[in-house]
Amino acid sequence: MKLHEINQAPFIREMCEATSQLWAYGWAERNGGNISYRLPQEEVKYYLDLNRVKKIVALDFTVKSLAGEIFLVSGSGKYFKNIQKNPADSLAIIRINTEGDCYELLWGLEGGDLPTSELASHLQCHAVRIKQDPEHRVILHTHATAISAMTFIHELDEKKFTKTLWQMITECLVVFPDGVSVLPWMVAGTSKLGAASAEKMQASRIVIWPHHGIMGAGQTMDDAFGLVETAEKAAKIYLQICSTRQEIKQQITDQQLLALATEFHVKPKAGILREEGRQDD
Ligand code: 2HA
Ligand code: ZN
Repeated sequence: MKLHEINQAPFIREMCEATSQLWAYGWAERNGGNISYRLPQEEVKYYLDLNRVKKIVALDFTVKSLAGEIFLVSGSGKYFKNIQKNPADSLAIIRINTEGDCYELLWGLEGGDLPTSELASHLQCHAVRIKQDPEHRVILHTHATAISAMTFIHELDEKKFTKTLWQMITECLVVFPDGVSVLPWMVAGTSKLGAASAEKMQASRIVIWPHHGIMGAGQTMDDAFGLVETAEKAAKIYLQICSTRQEIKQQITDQQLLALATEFHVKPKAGILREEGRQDD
């Protein structure tokens, strides 16, 4: 079969667009942020010979449930600003081996670099999200400014954090009814952070890493991107309110949020809204 030019593949173009936009937003300074995109074999086979493995590299964790899965991932140390200029140098297509303890490099990282330093988090989160939703495909990590800033002044209790975000923009509850999870501060790039993030992703598609950034999961690049954008916009409004040092005079009540959930057929994460719909204390 004649292979098509991979730089024209929709998944490469989407990755280039997303990384450029994240940089343009100011959330991807230097080499900050990383993305992984699960690709169906039927899609990749038009662009790559799947029998040609360039390199096999051991993982320091095992993700048996991802055996045979193919991912497009950003490379370690790569600047999102530059990915679109040379995708083959900045990105990688990897396949998890049958034991789930190695990845096979199929394409990319032509300068000999490694996949994202957060590969452990990405793969462990994918494993969890696929169990929750077979259509799941994207994990996106970025240094979203307002979310990070909010982790310095807001309590890190995830129910309170979720509620504050839901109250900032009417659509937040509709976009992330599963709320946000918040981890304690942890060392970046470790499989411990990966395991903790994955554990949180059982219950929500957004995991906040305090004083660092955000991780979002989605069925498509737009879905994951839109999720992160929405949480970030809400955090921005929160910070703007705080910076006015004015007392809040009115806000969306629990009852109104519940009415919204009914209208949009979403189930708000339990334990956050008062079912009887009384006003906040
Ligand atoms: O530098 O964002 O979390 C890449 C990162 C690490
Ligand atoms: Zn980061």
